[in-house]
Amino acid sequence: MALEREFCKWSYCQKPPVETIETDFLIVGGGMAACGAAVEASAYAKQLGLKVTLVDKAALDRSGAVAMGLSAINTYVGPENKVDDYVKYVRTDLMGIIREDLVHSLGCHVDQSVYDFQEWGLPIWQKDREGHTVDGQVARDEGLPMLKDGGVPCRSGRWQIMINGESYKVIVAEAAKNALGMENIYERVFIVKLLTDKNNPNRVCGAVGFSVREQKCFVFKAKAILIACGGVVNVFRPRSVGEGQGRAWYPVWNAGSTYAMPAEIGAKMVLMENRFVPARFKDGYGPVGAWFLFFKAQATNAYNEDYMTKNWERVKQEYPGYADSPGTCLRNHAAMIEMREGRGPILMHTDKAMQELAKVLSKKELKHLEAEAWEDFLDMSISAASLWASMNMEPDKVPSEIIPSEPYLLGSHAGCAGLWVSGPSKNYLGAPDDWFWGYDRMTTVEGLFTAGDGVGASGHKFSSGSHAEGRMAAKAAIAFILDHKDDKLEPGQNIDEVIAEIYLPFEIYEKYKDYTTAPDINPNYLRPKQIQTRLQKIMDEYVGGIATMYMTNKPMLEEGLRRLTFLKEDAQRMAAADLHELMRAWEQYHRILAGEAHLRHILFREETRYPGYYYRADFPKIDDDKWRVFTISQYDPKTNEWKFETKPYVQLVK
Ligand code: SFD
Ligand code: AMP
Repeated sequence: MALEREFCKWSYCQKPPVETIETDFLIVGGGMAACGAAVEASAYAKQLGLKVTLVDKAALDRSGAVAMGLSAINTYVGPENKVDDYVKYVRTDLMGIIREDLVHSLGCHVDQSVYDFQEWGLPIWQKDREGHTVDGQVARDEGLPMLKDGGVPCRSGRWQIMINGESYKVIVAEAAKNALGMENIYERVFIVKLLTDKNNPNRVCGAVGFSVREQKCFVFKAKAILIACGGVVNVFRPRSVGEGQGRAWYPVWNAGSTYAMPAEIGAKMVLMENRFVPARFKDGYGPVGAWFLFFKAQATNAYNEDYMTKNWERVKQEYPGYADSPGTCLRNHAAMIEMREGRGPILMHTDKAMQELAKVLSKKELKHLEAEAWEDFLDMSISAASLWASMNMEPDKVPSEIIPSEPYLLGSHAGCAGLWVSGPSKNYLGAPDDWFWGYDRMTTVEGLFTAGDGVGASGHKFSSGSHAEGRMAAKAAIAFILDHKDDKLEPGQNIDEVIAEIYLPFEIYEKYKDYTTAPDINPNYLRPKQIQTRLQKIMDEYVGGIATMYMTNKPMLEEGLRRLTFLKEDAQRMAAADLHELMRAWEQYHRILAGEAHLRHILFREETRYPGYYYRADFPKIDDDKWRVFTISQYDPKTNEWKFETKPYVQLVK
């Protein structure tokens, strides 16, 4: 039976001071999309006399997915490609259901972000006059033309280009900071809830959060808001355990805030059943793209069989029409066949790839490439390089194990979970009328925009596309603000109550901590770590995590939902001993909602649309007649109910 609900009456913890900031446009998040939005919005705002404010739970220089740096920009269309082909690639990779208006318009804008990055100082590998590959700095020293002036980048794949990207985020953040001015940036403030207008609950008007460094809360009041807090990491039990558990592929700071906060004010979500299960170098989580595409490495089962060649006819028969070219989830599927049938581990032949390259490259070029093989990881997945070093192995001498990791929810990489947003313009490329409701990338809540991992049904934006999409959304948000200049907004929520709710985990901890001698063991509360462990176990065992090799079915999902419902109820008794734990507590709260959306969407879609990402064992096929549709959900926090609808997929690019 549930314990009585607690309220914070400030009897056990002190009420923090509250700072209220009035602004026109609020950017929540400080990652790639947010930085793009900051630059774009500032350009207009300065002329129009509007105020733009950004709030990030971390520090802009190293926050979000690009914190460690990256070694490739995965979306650069370039003069040699057509945007239509980009749309076709994304459609194939995401199993035939994408919003082509969103993907196409992104394809038209993404290159400008890449040009900007280079202008701001990001070193991009280029081809020199003899056609040799040179590092970004060498390209500069040799006076090679910039990409925007016809410079030729070094492609690792059709859409990807190589960069010297250790300082990628610092460079992108610097431009955002210069554009906004530090006086308009709030770092280390975690946003917990969005506010809506008293007279129109479907209109966003603010956000409330707390400092993770001092006892202080913040209320931001705004005419329009962009929410870009990344995807969801650690909602599933990770493969890493014990001392390695902090390690994940995507950033652990992406805690589902992008989905949970809008959902709580009624924003519609789309394709939340989708997830990304990245094949990664085992234990270190190093990405494989550069090794597959650039170093041309082959992956096999333990018996040296190329599982792609071996299984592809079978995959084509299992998923007719979807396996003509090997999309990301189907590549996983081909490897999983081997793992399930006992022929693992899967090995990436890093050694052979290097030996093959030695045959065709000069010594100097090979040395550069070998250095890159290490740098590739040192600048974006340091633990992968540390692991090679600590295991005393050289990837150019022995093969390296790869493995499908735990699932992540995101909308910018090889996945398309997210919010249902308006397209760029009315009937863009012939899009249906109901794909546009006035402002590009606006959610179904008026004035609330999103970008990057937030926008659903349009993946494969990566770092550059997320930045570009932030720019696009910001431009639309400024237009929205101008069109709604005279709106008088007033939060419908009682701010004092919201602050009290945010600090409730402190009150609960202080009230009950002395009831037992061990602060972790207490029948009156759950600490964030305990909530996370429980959530991860539920998601892992019932919602198609690694425990069941990504397999689930209706009864499992229903049992998962039953347990998740208890967890949600218990999460009203989160306890936090300090500010860091308070952040962890609210992260778990956001994760639970995002996880629930994921579960309910998988339950709703009665087919296996993304084999290799997850399997509905009771509906193992793709069922285009019924399910080539967008699945859209809406949460009502008052009644705790979810509504589902579908909208047909419409192909815009032939
Ligand atoms: O190798 C709150 N990505 C890659 N993209 C590429 O272009 N090339 C690559 O090489 C890529 N690879 C890669 C990638 C990511 C990672 C982690 C690795 C390797 C190891 C993907 C891109 O990085 C990704 O697509 C974009 O960064 C997504 O941008 P965006 O803006 O949607 O999310 P973000 O950058 O993570 O930023 C989130 C921000 O939100 C803040 N935040 N702030 C306030 N309140 C809250 N409640 C908040 N919650 C979160 C965060 O601090 C952050 O600032 S490879 O694998 O392919
Ligand atoms: P990753 O490093 O796995 O995140 O992949 C980076 C980029 O390379 C993404 O655009 C992937 O879709 C692409 N990619 C990775 N592996 C392959 C592969 N085997 N074939 C084609 N594209 C790939």
